[in-house]
Amino acid sequence: MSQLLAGKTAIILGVANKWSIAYAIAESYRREGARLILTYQGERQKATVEDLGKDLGAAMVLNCDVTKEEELAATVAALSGEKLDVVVHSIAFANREDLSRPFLETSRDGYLLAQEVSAYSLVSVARAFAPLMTEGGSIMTLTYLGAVRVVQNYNVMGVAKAALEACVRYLANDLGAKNIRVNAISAGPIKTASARGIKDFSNVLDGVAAVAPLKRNTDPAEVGDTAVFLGSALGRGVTGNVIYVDAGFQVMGLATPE
Ligand code: 1JT
Repeated sequence: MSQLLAGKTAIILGVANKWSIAYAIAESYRREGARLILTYQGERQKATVEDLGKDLGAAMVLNCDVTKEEELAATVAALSGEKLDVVVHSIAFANREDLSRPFLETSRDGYLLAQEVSAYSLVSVARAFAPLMTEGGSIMTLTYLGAVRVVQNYNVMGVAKAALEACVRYLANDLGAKNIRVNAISAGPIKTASARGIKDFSNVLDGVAAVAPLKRNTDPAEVGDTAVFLGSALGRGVTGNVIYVDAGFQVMGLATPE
């Protein structure tokens, strides 16, 4: 493999720290010769993401809170004259209490918050950046198996990811004529900063590693390399899809211990 993304510019939303899946994607993109633009959410993250941007050789680091239409517009304005080839959306949020108590107890506000940040933001991001993708390109997001199966505790995020995966299909249809592809990567559980505080998360990781065909967890670099495939010419025929990068876990039905 050599320089699969040479000459391409990628904007990556969702780098918060070096454990972020978006950070692993940025590392793979840098290795493949992409020009990187990173965004951060609000002043609180500015210094951290600017430092990470330096490590990654990013060309620009911009503020962008995807829940605010005027901030998205300001980000697009800051990109004037730029051609984008790839947009990586690696953003999600839900209230902690909604990832532990029964799904039945989900509040209206908690439900709407998860939907707004985790699913609708892909629609607003695609609408904002597609006009800069003048030579076509690739938009991708991150999802999880809890979108299509009941996964204990994933709850409101599962419903938001189900909406996100449906957004991928509808956006793929709307943007296909401009040669913009839209896909999702469904990653196996990864110990990110967001996941770290989740109840029994270590048990989830161990359970997955015991059952998955590859008998291990997902390495974030594997997600980064699949993102390279989707962002490069190698992925040119793939749109509207969900690609599982999960050590094979999702194919299993009943698994009995060896
Ligand atoms: C969010 C969080 C989105 C954790 C997430 C997420 N997508 C995947 N994970 C990890 C995860 C979490 C649970 C799980 C399996 C994987 C944290 C809050 C912000 C949004 O259940 C088995 C609960």
